Amino acid sequence: MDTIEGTSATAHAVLADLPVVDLDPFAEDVLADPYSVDHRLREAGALFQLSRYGILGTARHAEVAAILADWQAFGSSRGVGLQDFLKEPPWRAPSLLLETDPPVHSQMRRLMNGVVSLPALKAVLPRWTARAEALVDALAAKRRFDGMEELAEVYPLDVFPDTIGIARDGREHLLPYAAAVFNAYGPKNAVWESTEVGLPDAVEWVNQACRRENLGPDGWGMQVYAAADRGECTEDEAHRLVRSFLSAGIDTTVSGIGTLLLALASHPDQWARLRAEPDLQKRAFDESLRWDSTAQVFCRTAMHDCTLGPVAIPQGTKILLFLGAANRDPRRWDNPDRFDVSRSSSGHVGFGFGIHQCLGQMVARQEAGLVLKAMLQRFATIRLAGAPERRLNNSLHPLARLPLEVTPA
Ligand code: OVM
Repeated sequence: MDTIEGTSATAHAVLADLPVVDLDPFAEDVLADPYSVDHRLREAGALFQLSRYGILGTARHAEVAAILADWQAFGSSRGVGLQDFLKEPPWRAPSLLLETDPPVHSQMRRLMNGVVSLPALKAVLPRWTARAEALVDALAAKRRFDGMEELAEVYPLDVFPDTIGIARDGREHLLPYAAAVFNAYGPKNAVWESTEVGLPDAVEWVNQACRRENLGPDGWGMQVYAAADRGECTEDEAHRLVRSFLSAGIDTTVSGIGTLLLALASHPDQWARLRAEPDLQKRAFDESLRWDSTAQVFCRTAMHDCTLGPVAIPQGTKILLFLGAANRDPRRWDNPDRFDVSRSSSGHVGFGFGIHQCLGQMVARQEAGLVLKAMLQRFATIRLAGAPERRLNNSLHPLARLPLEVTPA
C-alpha cells in the first residue's frame, strides 16, 4: 500500500495485510534519538502494524493530519496512550480536555479558551518580559551555563505557576508529575517506572494545589472556578481542568525552550540570521518544534468500524501517531532535517492538529518568544560547550543537560 489518500478501491485491505514494523519505538535508544528510526517508520508504509504492541502506526504527515482531523472516527476518550481506557482503568482520572471527545470536549475547551485568551496573555506580558530579561542578563554575565538547568527549566517555572495562582511550597513536584503523565502514554517499561519513584507525593501535592482554597485570587486557576460558579462546569471538573495546566503546561514548555536553545546553538548561521532579520524571530520557535518535536507520539482509537483509505479499521484499534517523524516527512517539507528559521513551518503537528490542537500554544509561543528576544538582544553568538544529554520519556523528547557558551552583543 503506498498512500491512503484518493483511493477508489472497493475491497478494503485488512490489518493483517499491512506492513509489519517490529522495532520498539519506546526502546531507550529510540527515545534518546527518535530520528534514528523516523525514515524507517515513514517508509514502512502509510499505515503499518507495530507488532510489539499489537497496534497500528503512521509516521507520514498526510496520514497523521488526516487522523487528527477526523475526531469522529479516531477519538481520544479511550486514552491517547497505548492503554485502552475501556479495558484498563487509567492511573488518574482522565483529562477533561485531552482524553475526551465532543460534546464534553467542546464544552471544556470553550471554557478554557475563555481563560487562556489573548487579553490574559497581554496582561502577563510585562511581568513575563521582565523575568526573561533578568534571567538572561544573569546568564550573559556568566557566559557559560547549562541551557536546561539554568534557563529552560527555570523560566517556565518562574512565570507559569504564578500566573495560574499555584502555591509556592512544593513546586519541585511539578516537573516529576508531568514527566510521569507523559510517560504513562507509553508502555510500562523501565522509563515509566523510573518516574513512579516518589510519585504518590507529587500526585497528592498536585491534587491539593488545584483546589479552590489553595489558589491565588487573581490567577487563571481561580478563573476556572469562576466559570464553575457561572454554571459552566462542576466544582470537580474545575479541579480537573486546573490540573491540566500543571500536567500539560510546564514540562512541555521546558522541553520546547530547551529544543529551541539546542537548535540555535547548533546552527550558528541561523542565529546570525535571526539577529540580522528580526522579522524571522516569530518563526523560530515553531520551526524548532517541527525540527525536533517535544511531543513525539500520541494515539487515537477507532471509535467505530471505519476505513482509512484502502484499509478497514475495526472499532477499538489503537493507532500511534509519530508527530516528530511527520514533521520531517519529505513528502511535506523540503530538506526536512534542516532547521531553517526562514521556512514556513505552518502545518507542523508539534502542537497536534484539529479540535485537540494545543490549548496552550500561544502561552508556549509567548514564553519561548520572550526568552529568544532577550537572548538576541544580549548574545552575539551562542554555541554548544559540551555534548547535550537527553532525559528519556515515553512521549516527550526532552533534554537533561545543554552546556552553552555565549558571547555578549
Ligand atoms: C491534561 C493533559 C496532560 C498531558 C498532556 C496534555 C498535551 C493534556 O491533563 O489535560 O496535552
